[in-house]
Amino acid sequence: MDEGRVSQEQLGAQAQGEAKPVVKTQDDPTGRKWTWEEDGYTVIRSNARSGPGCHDNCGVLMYVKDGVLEKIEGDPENPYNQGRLCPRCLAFKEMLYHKDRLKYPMKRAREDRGKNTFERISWDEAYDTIEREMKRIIEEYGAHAIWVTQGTGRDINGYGPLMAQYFGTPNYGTGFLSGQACYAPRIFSTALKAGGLFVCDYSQFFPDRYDDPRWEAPEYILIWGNNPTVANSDGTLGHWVVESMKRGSKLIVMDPTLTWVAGKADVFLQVRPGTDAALALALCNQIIEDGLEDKEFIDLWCYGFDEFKEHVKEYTASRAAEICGVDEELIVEAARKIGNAKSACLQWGVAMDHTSEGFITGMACFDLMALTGNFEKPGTMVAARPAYNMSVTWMPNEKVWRECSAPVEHPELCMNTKYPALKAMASTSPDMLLEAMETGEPYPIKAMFMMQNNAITCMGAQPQRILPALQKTEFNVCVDLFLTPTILACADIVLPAACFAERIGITGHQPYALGSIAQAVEPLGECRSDQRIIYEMGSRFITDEYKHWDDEKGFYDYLLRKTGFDYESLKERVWAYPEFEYNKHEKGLLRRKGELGFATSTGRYNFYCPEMLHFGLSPLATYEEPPESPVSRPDLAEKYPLVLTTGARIWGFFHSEHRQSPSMRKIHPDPTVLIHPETAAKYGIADGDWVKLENNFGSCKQKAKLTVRIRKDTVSADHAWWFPERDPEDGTLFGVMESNINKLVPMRPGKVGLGASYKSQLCSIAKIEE
Ligand SMILES: Nc1nc2c(c(=O)[nH]1)N[C@H]1C(S)=C(S)[C@@H](COP(=O)(O)OP(=O)(O)OC[C@H]3O[C@@H](n4cnc5c(=O)[nH]c(N)nc54)[C@H](O)[C@@H]3O)O[C@H]1N2
Ligand SMILES: Nc1nc2c(c(=O)[nH]1)N[C@H]1C(S)=C(S)[C@@H](COP(=O)(O)OP(=O)(O)OC[C@H]3O[C@@H](n4cnc5c(=O)[nH]c(N)nc54)[C@H](O)[C@@H]3O)O[C@H]1N2
Ligand code: SF4
Ligand SMILES: [Mo]
Repeated sequence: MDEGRVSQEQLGAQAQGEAKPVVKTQDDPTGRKWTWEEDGYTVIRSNARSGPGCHDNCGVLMYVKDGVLEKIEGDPENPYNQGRLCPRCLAFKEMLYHKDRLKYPMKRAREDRGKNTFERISWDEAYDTIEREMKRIIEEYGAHAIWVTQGTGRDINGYGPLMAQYFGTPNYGTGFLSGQACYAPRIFSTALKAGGLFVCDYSQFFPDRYDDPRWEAPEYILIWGNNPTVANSDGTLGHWVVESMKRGSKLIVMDPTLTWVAGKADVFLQVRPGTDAALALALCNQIIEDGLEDKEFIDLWCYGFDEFKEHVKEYTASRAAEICGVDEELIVEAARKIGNAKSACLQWGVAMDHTSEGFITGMACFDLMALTGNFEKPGTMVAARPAYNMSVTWMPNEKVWRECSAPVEHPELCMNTKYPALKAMASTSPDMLLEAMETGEPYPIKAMFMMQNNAITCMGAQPQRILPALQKTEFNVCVDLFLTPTILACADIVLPAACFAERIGITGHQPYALGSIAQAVEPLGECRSDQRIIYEMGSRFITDEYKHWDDEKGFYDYLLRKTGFDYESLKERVWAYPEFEYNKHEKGLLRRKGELGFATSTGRYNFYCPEMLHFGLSPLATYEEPPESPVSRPDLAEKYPLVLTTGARIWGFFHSEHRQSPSMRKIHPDPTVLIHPETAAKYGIADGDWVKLENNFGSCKQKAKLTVRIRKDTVSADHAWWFPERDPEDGTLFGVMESNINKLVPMRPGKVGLGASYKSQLCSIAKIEE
């Protein structure tokens, strides 16, 4: 065993080049049509893979007349969403045809950054300028001086690394997401613990869904730091939870706010933000004390249980009750329900990643699943591997692009040297990159290529640091649908991206199925897909030997070459489900050479994680207070007495998107902070008052919404606010710094470089007198 090394296999990121040949397909496409005529419309059946943004790819029917998208509906036959659409897709036309859509490439003089002096140019001029400037940067400073960024895993996941490889830079990643705090911490935890990502089984691997006789509904679904009916996040639709409940599933919910799902729970553990690891370890301890652990699973498939058993003894229910601020009896009750359940699964959310040591929280929650043997059985945690080995649609994986460009010359310069965990993942540290932009150390970042990423408004913590850093670089390119505050602040060249109805593509971000994106209408103006922009731009940086396709279809055919489909055949079937089996660890299906067990260093589920020693951490999951909390910083809490959690997802908006959509904005017109009425009364705040939120990092203003749903010691503030209705000339960058809660969140990762503090800060709140 090579301690400290995390293999690509553990990270679940098999390279396309090594994919096994054609995987058998479950669904029968006979009679399925991808397009037809109906009541004077041409109907196009497709998958709504962003943008406008979302993590998902719900099945849609697009109704087109005279070249115009007239309406959009959920596809009732698509197994993924079975006809359901959330409000954002229903309001898709408002974004597609919005007057503010970017339609043409634009340029602006570097000295005009911040001013609305963009000029329309041709694609050729845009590409020529980018080629010239990037080649100059590469020549003068080395390719590593370019940072290629993406926002959350919209349709760019998997493709962005190709852009970085074309430039030859090792610096690719999320744009200013402190601690890569979205999924990366959970991916890392599960890689070390179980050798890959496992997800809750809601029958989504079967095309006939809930009717498939192999599937059973989980007895308990643990909804932990997640709001699935609102967020539909990361390949889980909220209605799957509801459908499982109709078939008997019960809920246990961990959240500081009484969400809709929490209101339906058997047990609701209303935790203080940032304390989840203590709760998870206490649940484990209680289960062991009651003798409810799954002894057979532990004996056969786990490593280090005896050490774990000793270790968790200190996490008694009463101690966790005190730390987390929940009733001891509820912890005991939850533990017994989980311990006695025939099956249980973990529906976890980004709140895990959004505390400083969030990846440890993820580990502790996974230990609870292993302790109760809830792996690879119906209704438990099942392995999530790329469908048909198409890892490109699943997660960033530069290996896929090995044959498409010369290898990156200096991979060792990847900006992660402070953090061995990031090194192990071959991942950049956005926190180090920001520091490098500020200080020039260890080397300066001179150019940005930002795709689907509104860093100042949303992704980055401390936008007050990011804004000057981005304005200081020599050259910046942004690819987006709209003129965002980030673009207004820093872009020298802007490229307009196409929405999903305007282009072709493939989906498979979720590991259950592959799907097609079919074009329904011509792009507005001269918009192009991100993928096309990447390979067209990139072709300026490679020699002929690396050119494998001539057009967009050719690009997807190349990607699909080992799946048994090409773009046309996939478009015609619209979705394809690969074969699925349970109990993969018992059949040798999880490890590369077919051995039994899990794809970890020990071949077992690791309660005790040897790799952690290499990172200077305890090999057993351990609770730590957040760096700023009433317990860790009583001094700070005197001035900033409330716990601050941020960014809880809301229906109408995807992060900073949709503020321009009239119907979505009507649902949620203003930046809003939730506060308990008793707390509000203490500070003389009434419902609808504008309030100042402040802490040691910064301040902003939002509107108070009084609700008994939230803990009395906690406030929950919106993230990602800007005001696209403002005049871009007014010098405020669409008001981006006024209500931006990230001014109160530090760019500071957890110890291994993963995890950040978006959901566990301190703050004060005060009414703003008009
Ligand atoms: N509508 C909409 N959907 C989205 C997005 C969006 O912006 N809008 N964003 C997408 C993205 S990128 C992501 S990562 C996902 C995230 O989706 P989720 O994982 O659901 O994330 P949140 O809504 O931020 O937080 C989930 C819940 O965690 C609670 N919470 C806050 N702090 C804590 C804590 O410390 N502990 C616990 N246990 N709970 C806490 C919040 O109250 C909230 O109810 O959503 C995706 N889906
Ligand atoms: N305070 C706080 N901050 C947070 C969070 C939180 O919970 N609290 N959550 C964090 C998380 S989990 C995440 S993942 C990040 C998300 O951060 P980002 O992904 O950077 O989110 P957005 O601000 O929506 O920026 C995305 C941009 O992509 C554009 N876009 C959408 N679709 C397309 C497309 O198809 N092509 C192109 N080229 N552009 C497109 C949109 O117009 C938008 O400007 O935010 C993080 N920020
Ligand atoms: S979750 Fe909502 S926005 Fe995302 S694809 Fe599905 S319906 Fe569209
Ligand atoms: Mo995210």
